[in-house]
Amino acid sequence: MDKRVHWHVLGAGAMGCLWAADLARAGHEVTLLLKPDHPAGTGSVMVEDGQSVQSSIIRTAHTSTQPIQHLLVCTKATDTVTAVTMHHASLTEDACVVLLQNGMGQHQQLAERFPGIRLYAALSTDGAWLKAPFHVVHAGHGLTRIGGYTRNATAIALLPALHALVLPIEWTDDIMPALWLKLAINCAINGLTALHDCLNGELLDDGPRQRTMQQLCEEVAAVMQATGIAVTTGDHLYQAAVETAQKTAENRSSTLQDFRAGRATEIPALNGYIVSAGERLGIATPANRDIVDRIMQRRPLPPSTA
Ligand code: KPL
Repeated sequence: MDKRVHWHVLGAGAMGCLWAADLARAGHEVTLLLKPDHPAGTGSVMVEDGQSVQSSIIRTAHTSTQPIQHLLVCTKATDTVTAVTMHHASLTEDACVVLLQNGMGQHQQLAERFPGIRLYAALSTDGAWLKAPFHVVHAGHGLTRIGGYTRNATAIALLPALHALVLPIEWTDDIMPALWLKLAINCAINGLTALHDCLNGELLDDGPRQRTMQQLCEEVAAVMQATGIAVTTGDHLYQAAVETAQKTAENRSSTLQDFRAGRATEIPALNGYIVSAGERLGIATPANRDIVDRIMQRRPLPPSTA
């Protein structure tokens, strides 16, 4: 049976390019949906991985001329609803929509806006950054976990369309604890790397940075316990954040890349999500609030001494 399908990938950042290239390499037809300010046509996506550079030819477009059956959303979390709404008319009735993003809140917003949508959540521990438009550096090898967000989002409806990928994927029946764990890791790493202008691994070089990471994790754990999502401790989340910072030590976090380039960051869907949840639940989240305020006001942290 020919399992090749037509994937539409929304978002030409590092993750969008990495996945578009891998889906094309696996034999799928791929259309990368671009913002109107990027020229569309046929182009190549380069993936640099250590010494090797691979190029995949893919189609780029602003809108789809064909019905969309498989949509991979790699935009910033904060752009999700606007971006999917733009292409919603092209989605088939039983289309699979996969959100591969950092952050929390966008899945629920989309499910509420489009009742009946077949929505999946995916999260990745890969480290990747854009060297130039459509040229991605795969800096850290990780794993992508995927699970259904809505009840109709079954494994059987999606997994055949993800066969033969080089990027390792794992189906997860209950994706929510994994989403929260990734949220905690991103809350501990992303904003701090941007505010210190440092690589992920450099967060572990000094005591005050580690203590801030620990406090951020304590606050996320308190919110998680209050929402009943999963029983966890700040220490457990902190260990997971440290492990990720070690594994992606040479990576520039997505927030650092955005912050340096003067772009909007995903912090509202990361630390901002924790601050809002904390307000609702009556839990103080000063460390997360400080990250949000500093990123919004573009106020980097002063250099620290260990
Ligand atoms: O998800 C990431 C990001 O940069 O957004 C990590 C895991 C922190 C890797 O850099």
